[in-house]
Amino acid sequence: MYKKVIMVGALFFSTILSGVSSAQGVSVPSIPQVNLSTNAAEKISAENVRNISKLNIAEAAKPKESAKGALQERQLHTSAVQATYNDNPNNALTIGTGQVYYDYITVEGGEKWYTFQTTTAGKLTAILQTVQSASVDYDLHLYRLDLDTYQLVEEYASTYGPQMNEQLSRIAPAGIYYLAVNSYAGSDDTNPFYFEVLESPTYDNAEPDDNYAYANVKTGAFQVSQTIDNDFDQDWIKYTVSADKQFTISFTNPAAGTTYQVDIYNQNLSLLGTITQNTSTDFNISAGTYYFRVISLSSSNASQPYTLSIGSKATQVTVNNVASDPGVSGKVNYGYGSKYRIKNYITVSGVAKDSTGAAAAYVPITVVIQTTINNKVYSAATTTDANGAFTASINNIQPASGFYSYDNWVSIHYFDIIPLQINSNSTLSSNETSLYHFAYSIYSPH
Ligand SMILES: [Ca+2]
Ligand SMILES: [Ca+2]
Repeated sequence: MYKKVIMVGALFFSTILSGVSSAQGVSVPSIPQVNLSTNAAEKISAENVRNISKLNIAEAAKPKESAKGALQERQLHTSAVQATYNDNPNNALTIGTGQVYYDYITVEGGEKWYTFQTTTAGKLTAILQTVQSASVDYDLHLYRLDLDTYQLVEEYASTYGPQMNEQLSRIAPAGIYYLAVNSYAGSDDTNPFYFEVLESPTYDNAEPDDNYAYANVKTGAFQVSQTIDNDFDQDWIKYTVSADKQFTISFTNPAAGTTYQVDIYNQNLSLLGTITQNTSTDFNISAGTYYFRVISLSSSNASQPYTLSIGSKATQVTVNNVASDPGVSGKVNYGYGSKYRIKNYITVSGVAKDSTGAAAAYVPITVVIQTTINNKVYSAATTTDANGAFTASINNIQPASGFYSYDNWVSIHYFDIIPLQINSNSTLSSNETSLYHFAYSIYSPH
């Protein structure tokens, strides 16, 4: 084990110094060339998915400028010389994580290689802010170096079309990694590309999903609770709808000081709409394939999850119970029909359904009552579960006025009749629409 660590160190050190001097006295096997894979189906152009250009290019550095020394510093802009540098894994430039770099590709089909080492396991996010030219298309690739075979393994690639920034992520054990930027089409020796690798020590269990090619697949009603683990994190979901339907999409972000949003795309990644945080919206969605992308507009929080849920729009509800104070709770008929009787608190349970009578899962539910004195309104919000079921409680309800009375020949009961409304973006039709709000009774046998 100790010997292996030494070899790893020697390899890494040699990689760092390659191009500076060959007289290191360390014999290191070379890394075989790899073919950088490109999926032509992923060549989506920039008018589709909006670029998010958050890299702080004002702080961009040339890779390895300190260790490479002044000679390469001067040569980096000289394309004839530059082409001989970092064009394959064996002369990759060393970079650090959390730093923005810039570099150039000067020939079509050219490659630029970088290497970095991580000392702790976590999520790696690699970002390429590309040259803004319709004739220039750079792609991004990430490999882990297998230290037993010196092979580059586990390729992750981001291969969008021209003018689109590239981004990929992976769950990464501590190790040595290689990042390659290649020209799929065109080159630009005047305008640099910018790139950065970020380390996220904590991340959600849906990662890596920073690129639509790595989207998590969902169908039907679903609810996910994930995090934006760094300001660049993108969480992609591929969603297939089998029949035209009205859906409710809800997006909740409780992380203070952050602003997230959801982009909705069709299967060609044309933007269909945007959902701002802490809203719920009804959409008519026809059969087909869609993508959801959750991104941060401002800041991020790796420990406070957002919730994205999608379900059939609820149009009706069956209330199964309205529980209230002991001695009051239950259904009575005070002459205005059989209704639940309540006093200081209620716990409403029921099942929300869509227009076909199927369960409306993961939709928002708001239970609203309006008491008689000053028309004071109380409400409670919740979300249905996978079966459309919900429970919502309202506490500390003010006393009833006792506007109505009912004589049961033993005592006289005073009460109000108050509305019970259940909403899911719109008001649902319900089997229970009013309640007896019990005020008090006076013992009066006769
Ligand atoms: Ca995430
Ligand atoms: Ca992600």
